Amino acid sequence: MKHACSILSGTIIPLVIASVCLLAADCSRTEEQGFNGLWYDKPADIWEEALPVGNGTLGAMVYGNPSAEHIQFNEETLWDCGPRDYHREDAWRYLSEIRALLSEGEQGKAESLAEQHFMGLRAFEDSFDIKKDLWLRNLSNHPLVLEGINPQTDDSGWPVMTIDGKSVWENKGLPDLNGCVLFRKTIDIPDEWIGLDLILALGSIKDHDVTRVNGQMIAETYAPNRDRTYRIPASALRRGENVITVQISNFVSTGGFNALRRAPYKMHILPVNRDAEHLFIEGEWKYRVIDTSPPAWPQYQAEYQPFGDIYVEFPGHGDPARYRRSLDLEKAVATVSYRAGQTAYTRKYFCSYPDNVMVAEYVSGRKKGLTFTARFGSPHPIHRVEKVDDQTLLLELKVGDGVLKGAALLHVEAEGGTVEATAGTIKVDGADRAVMRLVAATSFIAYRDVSGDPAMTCRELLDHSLNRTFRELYDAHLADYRALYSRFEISLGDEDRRSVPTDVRLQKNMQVPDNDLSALYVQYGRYLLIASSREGTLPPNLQGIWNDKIFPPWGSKYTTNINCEMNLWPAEPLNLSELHTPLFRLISECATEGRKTAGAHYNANGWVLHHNTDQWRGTAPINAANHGIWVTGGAWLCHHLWEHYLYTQDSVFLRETAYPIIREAALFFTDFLVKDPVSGYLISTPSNSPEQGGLVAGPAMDHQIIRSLFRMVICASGILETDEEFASEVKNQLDRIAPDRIGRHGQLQEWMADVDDTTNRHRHVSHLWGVHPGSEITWENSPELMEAARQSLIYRGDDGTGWSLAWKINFWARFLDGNHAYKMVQRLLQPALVEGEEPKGGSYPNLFDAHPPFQIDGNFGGAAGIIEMLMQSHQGYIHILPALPDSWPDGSVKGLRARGAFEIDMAWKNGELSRLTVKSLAGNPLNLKIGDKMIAYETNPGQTLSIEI
Ligand code: FUC
Repeated sequence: MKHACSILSGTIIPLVIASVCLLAADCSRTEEQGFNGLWYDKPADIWEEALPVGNGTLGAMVYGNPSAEHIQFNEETLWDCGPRDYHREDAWRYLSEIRALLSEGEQGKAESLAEQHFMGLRAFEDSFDIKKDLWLRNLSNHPLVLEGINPQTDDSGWPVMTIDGKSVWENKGLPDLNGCVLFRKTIDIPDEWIGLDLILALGSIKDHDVTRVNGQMIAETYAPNRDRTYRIPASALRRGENVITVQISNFVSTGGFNALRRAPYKMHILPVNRDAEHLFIEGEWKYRVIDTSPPAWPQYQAEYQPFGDIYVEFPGHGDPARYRRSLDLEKAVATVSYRAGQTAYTRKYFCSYPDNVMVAEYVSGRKKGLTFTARFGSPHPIHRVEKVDDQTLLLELKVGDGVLKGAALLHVEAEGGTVEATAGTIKVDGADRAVMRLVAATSFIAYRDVSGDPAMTCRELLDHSLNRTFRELYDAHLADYRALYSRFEISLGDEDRRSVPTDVRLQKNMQVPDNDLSALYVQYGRYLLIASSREGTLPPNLQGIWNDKIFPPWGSKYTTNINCEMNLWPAEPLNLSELHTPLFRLISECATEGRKTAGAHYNANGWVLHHNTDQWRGTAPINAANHGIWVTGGAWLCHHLWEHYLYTQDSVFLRETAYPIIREAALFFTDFLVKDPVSGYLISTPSNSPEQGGLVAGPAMDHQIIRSLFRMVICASGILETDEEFASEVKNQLDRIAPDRIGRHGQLQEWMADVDDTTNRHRHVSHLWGVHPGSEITWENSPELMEAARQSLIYRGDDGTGWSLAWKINFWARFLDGNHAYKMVQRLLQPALVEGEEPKGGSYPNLFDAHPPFQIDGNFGGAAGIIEMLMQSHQGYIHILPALPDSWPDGSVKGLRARGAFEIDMAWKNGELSRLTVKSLAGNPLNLKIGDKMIAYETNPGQTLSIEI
């Protein structure tokens, strides 16, 4: 049998014959009204308003400011740190003790033992403490500190930072600053406080502070993000003006005062034991940057880096008219157009995959009307710019705490005017049109090879692109992009809303639902995947390829306890199967490294990956024992290999790529699972239900994932007619793994013990993995478990971060509740930024998913979730319109892919299917579920069936 065995069993499909006619694919396109993409009537002020372009390697954010254009760009291989081993050689010696402690209910002891001996190795770990102490000591004698803490010093010329308790200094004009900053504030204290000790409450501070009053030391604390409340002895105070200085040092991530964390309290001062008025000391503080080179922080994994910026000044374009900025999803082109004076100007940007170059075309509507100056910038402290020739600038950089070097070339050619480069700028004068090319590269070759020559690679890339005209580059880009993008179409109605700017549509969507925005979200998800995951490139990380921060949130890594996987959910159903392949390379590299971790941490065969990986393919546990020791990251990734096979039926892929990796992952678990002394079942221990409940024995999610992995082995070994012995060993264990249980609140238990908290609203809903993306819990196979899972999701609630909302769309689709799934779609399509409110989960103006902050997973998970509402194929049959909400009565999709290798075109009216065409790509038997009816067909490869409704 060619069709994969369903990893579900027990579904008997009644055969209902419907009339079938053989037809060529129905090519009628949905009528499009207007522009298919994102557009705005103003330039981007913030990064989350700028428009992303990308070719899998190079990514750029276009702001579109008429007089001061800004293009922030990335090259996906630029990360900090460097190749190294992450596993701790003798960690396995502690495994049985950790397990024993857990089974005795000693979670705290198990966690602290694991914290000490079981976590992976950190970069820069060896010498950090010595270097840190030395650096801090030197700071105390720094002349700027000595001067700054002296109460007599005149600070009137110092810059001012408003500390409103809201945030860290990165949000206050010191982006990406790690180092030491001295803050200073002069306050008047009431006369009646003289002679009293005072309490000084500074809120939480990151990482180290030395606090002084009138030059006298009050306290020194090294405790990242810990609250600082100090006692000032009366003797340190004087009548009238007193000078408080807080010397803050920050080693990693964001630094400074973090007072809001303690809301509603504000930074204040008041007498000890006196019920006096607080004196609030927020507001303006003077500050001075003392040092920006702290020793490298011991970090578990590497962080994805920004690369550079292009700034383009257009003199006289400050007061534009008829402004429009857009991203055309049909062409993958960002356009900015406006009039300055009497002249129309247009800028177009695209990122070409075939030629690996970003291209910008600037056109003036008037002869010789184009004058501008372009220059490079970079947030990396170690960078330099030089002139290569009259049309070209070179940017070279090195990552601070890491091995990688980068280079970029910016080349400008102009028609009808002059181009002239200086050491730092390229100036175009009086041209009709100009074309700008950007190429970038790093010394990264592979995760163990950083020997590349980025400047040479850039030269080759630029020379290659200069051999092509703008038109040739554009045509090649368009042909390449369209070959992927135009495979799929979707219409949910409301196309007339396309005449409204996208940010306004987002704002209005909550009041007047905009179905076309949901359709746009699906296509935008596909666009983002094409822009961030092409064959031969790296898979999308937490931010795809777009990042402007040296310390991006969560390192912009590959978090494998949901995020990295979610990024690829749209690849197969949304007909972009080959974009899945970058992930497969990452999985295979993790398998290589994960073998070392399996041996060192678990004394086991096979491979294991915990909850994160990075550019250097770290697989060992990171961060903390209470959530970093989670063993099923690799097994979850294997699900993607299997899904690729299910959708494509590519048995060569299954045999050569997928099965060896799946087998080795399963091998790990055959060694790792142990018998629970209480229940007698095989359980996964030590592990964790992602970010919930600490280190435990036997989280439900692990068992669901491992069962799914074992079933893959059994199915694949049958399909490939190989490895029977191992398959039967796996089968033997499969039936002994602890089953899912229903708890006393009617919930699906997250753990072995019935301890779920029904008031827990946490974003992770890991124990529902078996519902989605897994498929062992379904209404047909296990209705009680399905009901319990649904109850668990009800307890967790409808709120969440972006990715959590996206996952909930998928869950509600699997529960076959279209209206609830739609509610979650609407939450994901709510504006994340509302004036006067804290940012929330939803979408930024450029429709980037807001965790907040930006994380791209929700874009991908949301797109996949909307499709899951329209078609499901995880139960051995294709379920048409399984969770159609009332709000989408009419619509159509074309080019949807289903497991078993089918392609579906369909339309529906008044909530009923009105047209359905299925193309069988592999000639598998086709089982359809339409309404309550099951229909089965035999098919031939390439056959198109038009199903009569
Ligand atoms: C996990 C999640 C966070 C975030 C991060 C990348 O820690 O709990 O919400 O998505 O990964």
